[in-house]
Amino acid sequence: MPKTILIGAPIDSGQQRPGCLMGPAAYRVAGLAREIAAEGHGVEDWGDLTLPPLREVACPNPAVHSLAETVAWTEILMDRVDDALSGGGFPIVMGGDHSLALGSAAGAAAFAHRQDRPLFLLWLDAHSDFHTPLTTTSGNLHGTPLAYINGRDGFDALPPFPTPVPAHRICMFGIRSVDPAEQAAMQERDIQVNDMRVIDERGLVAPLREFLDAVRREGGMLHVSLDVDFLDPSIAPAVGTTVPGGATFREAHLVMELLHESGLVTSLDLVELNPFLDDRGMTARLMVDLVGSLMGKKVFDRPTRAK
Ligand code: 6HN
Ligand code: MN
Ligand code: MN
Ligand code: MN
Repeated sequence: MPKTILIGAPIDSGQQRPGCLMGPAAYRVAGLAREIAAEGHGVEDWGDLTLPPLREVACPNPAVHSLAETVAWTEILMDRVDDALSGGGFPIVMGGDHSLALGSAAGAAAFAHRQDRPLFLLWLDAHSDFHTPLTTTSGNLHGTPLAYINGRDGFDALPPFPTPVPAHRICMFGIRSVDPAEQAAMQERDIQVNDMRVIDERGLVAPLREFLDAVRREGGMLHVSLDVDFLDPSIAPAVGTTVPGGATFREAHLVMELLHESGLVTSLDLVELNPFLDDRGMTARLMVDLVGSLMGKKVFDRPTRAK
């Protein structure tokens, strides 16, 4: 496993509730670096990014706010995630709201493009985040990264996404809140949505294995974007956009354990943690525990027996 690079992204301009910018500090307090080191991996903390100077940008949709900030964050994150991958590292971006994925995924895509490898996206979220700046009604750009990644129009202010990721290389889990404009766009583009209904009926394991098999078959890189609201609010209250009926403790750990076993994950976002809304750090700790499972933590190492 390559050395983990922690990148703090104290971003809250993608939505309107203050608090997400304390995310990176909360992950450090909750012991993210220690958790990774305990699994025997090297880890380096690059500290927190700071917002670069803003350029004037325009958007025809008056609802959209903080576009200039979002552009600046996207550019710097794209550069830093690409740097981390280029140095042979495994970048973990500690958010910050989900608008950071505009930049982290673009950085992963730029690197994948140079390596001539396809990029795959695993989106763990209550929301589909498939708006464009032209279709969003909340104006919150944290609801747009997957549309950018998929190459939808409407992102003129942002750098063009390097090699947009086609529908069959995108997999979503945990979805239970989709706006009408997102629904229409996803249907049109044939994006496969594993909403909570699919998880209830099939469980996570079969659909996740199918996706991971495709990543392996195509020799792909895999960017995972983990939104706190993927988890049920009863176990993860520290998020501004809670939706009931989310992934359970075990479902979430099982995803991480399967991802570890696959050995395919090449970059990770931890997004939407709002420590101001947390209950004695329980959400920050759970997110850190989930990273532990992704890095190989197990309760019991099963000996491999000949059958
Ligand atoms: N997130 N679809 C809603 C909106 O405002 O566009 C919610 C977005 C939530 C964003 O999950 O990162
Ligand atoms: Mn650079
Ligand atoms: Mn999200
Ligand atoms: Mn969400």
